Amino acid sequence: MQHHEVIVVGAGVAGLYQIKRLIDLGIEATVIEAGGDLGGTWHWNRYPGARFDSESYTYGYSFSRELLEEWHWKERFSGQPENLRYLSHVADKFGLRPYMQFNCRVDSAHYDEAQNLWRLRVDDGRTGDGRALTCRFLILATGLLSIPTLPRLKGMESFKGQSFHTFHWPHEPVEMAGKRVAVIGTGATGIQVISEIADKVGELTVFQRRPNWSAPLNNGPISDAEMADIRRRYDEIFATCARTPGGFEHEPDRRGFFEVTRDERLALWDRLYDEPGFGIWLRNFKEIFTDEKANAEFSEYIAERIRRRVKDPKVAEKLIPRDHGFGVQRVPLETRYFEAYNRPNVHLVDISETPIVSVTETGLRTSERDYDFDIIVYATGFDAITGAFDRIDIQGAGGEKLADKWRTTISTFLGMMIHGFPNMLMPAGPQSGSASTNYPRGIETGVNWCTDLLEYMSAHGYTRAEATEAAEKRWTDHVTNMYAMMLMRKAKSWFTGYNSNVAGHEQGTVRYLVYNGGAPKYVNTINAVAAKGYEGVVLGADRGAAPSGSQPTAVA
Ligand code: NA7
Repeated sequence: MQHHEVIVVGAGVAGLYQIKRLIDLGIEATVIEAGGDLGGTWHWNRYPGARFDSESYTYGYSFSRELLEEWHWKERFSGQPENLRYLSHVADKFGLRPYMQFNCRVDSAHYDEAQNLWRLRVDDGRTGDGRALTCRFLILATGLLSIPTLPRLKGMESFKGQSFHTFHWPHEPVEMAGKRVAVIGTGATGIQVISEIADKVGELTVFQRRPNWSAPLNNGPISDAEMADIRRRYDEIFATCARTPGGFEHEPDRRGFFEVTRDERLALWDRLYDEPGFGIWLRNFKEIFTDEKANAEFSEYIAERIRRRVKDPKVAEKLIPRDHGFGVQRVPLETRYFEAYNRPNVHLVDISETPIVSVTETGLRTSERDYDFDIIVYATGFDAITGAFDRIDIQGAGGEKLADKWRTTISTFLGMMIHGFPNMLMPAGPQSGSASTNYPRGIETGVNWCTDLLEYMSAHGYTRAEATEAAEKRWTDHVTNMYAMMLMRKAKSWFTGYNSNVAGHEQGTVRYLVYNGGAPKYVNTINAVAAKGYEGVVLGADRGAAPSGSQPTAVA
């Protein structure tokens, strides 16, 4: 049986930075990754059109000046192949690969109270004892969107053509020219893939249940001169990201929505619509997120934009969401998405009117008719945020199952620790600062906090850390209360734990999964906890390993 001081689960953006920090501190650690290589999201999602919605240079790691100096982002919103090359480059540059085991899935992780150890069973082809690993600290960097979910449709296995979830897009090129292709789903993924393949396939039929609000990405190349300027400004760029709620360069408009004239609002929106990235969402008035009237006025502005871009008025109306306002679900950014529907080879099927009844050998059957396809693409989303945790049999102190603890509602301390699950850390967990912000910025924050905790424990002779029940309740109440202000609480989306394909999550009963307080507030809070000697965390030592200086502390 192998023992490690730390086992990191997942070799995505978070896992890579986590192992780098541990190596630098000389803490013995390994990374276990279910995929065949590193990269997480960017290893798996190889569908055409997969790319950042974050400005590339705000997505990259900030920890190494040398890395910042040498990497040239070629596009403002870089695509999957380059993103994967980047992560691979990071791993090679810092010698991280030797610390990683691929094709190795964690089946279970049980905390052994007597030994103060985590006992893992992995699935990597080994048998017997080889499948058992132990570690002192378990760091779950399993990703928030890493468990794809398929519809539960009759006959899915009978389809004779090619079919796949976008997450499992084949590694080898998929021949699409001249093919009849179906895409099911119009979330951020569907919108990217539809826009990209519309002019490359024979016929494209989009099966849309609910449209999403989306706005132009306005991507473009980054020249040598622009990249040189970005390099000069990196400190300033990261400082801006650190002080904005979303962790982006986009700062909200601080003027009151109702304090400016309608013409002033329109002038702002016209400008934002043509700007790159999430500005349309995050540089907007903050009332968009909280005030029905403000949200309705802005939603109507975007609806009008859609009407202007889609030639067939009936199709345009179908592409305008009616059940939620702009920005209360994750806003997909698009490149000529709406124009795709002006093409004669692109067809929109509204499956809220004519639902898909089954998959047939040759295609899809709706309540209205049969459609024949060569390829069916499922862009149907993820068991988001908690899915990766639910897939591992995680048992904490006293055999408590995490899946049971989180069955009806989830609770964490700072999104990084869980009461009853000692020495288990989640640098980018549910309710942490990552999910609702520029992901890597949140990841660096989370990884640094977790790593600092380990360093602190080592310096003080502690070997066991567990969030108190009271601290966890305080944090979870805080996360929950913040939803009360947000219009997003009413929307059925992965931000609120809705997924029509996962039993128990299909009703859209709100689960409080993301922290809505913004990056600066989150960072201030977790830093304050650390500054007070990890207030809210019980720190202890194994028998015989008394902490140097202070006694085990329990500060609720
Ligand atoms: P999303 O945003 O969850 O979107 C999934 C889409 O698939 C959405 O339009 C769903 O419609 C549709 N869907 C899901 N299940 C079905 C079934 N059974 N039948 C028909 N349509 C279905 O996932 P994405 O992958 O697009 O985006 C996830 C995140 O990944 C994204 O926000 C980025 O941050 C990266 P519904 O809305 O449920 O009616």
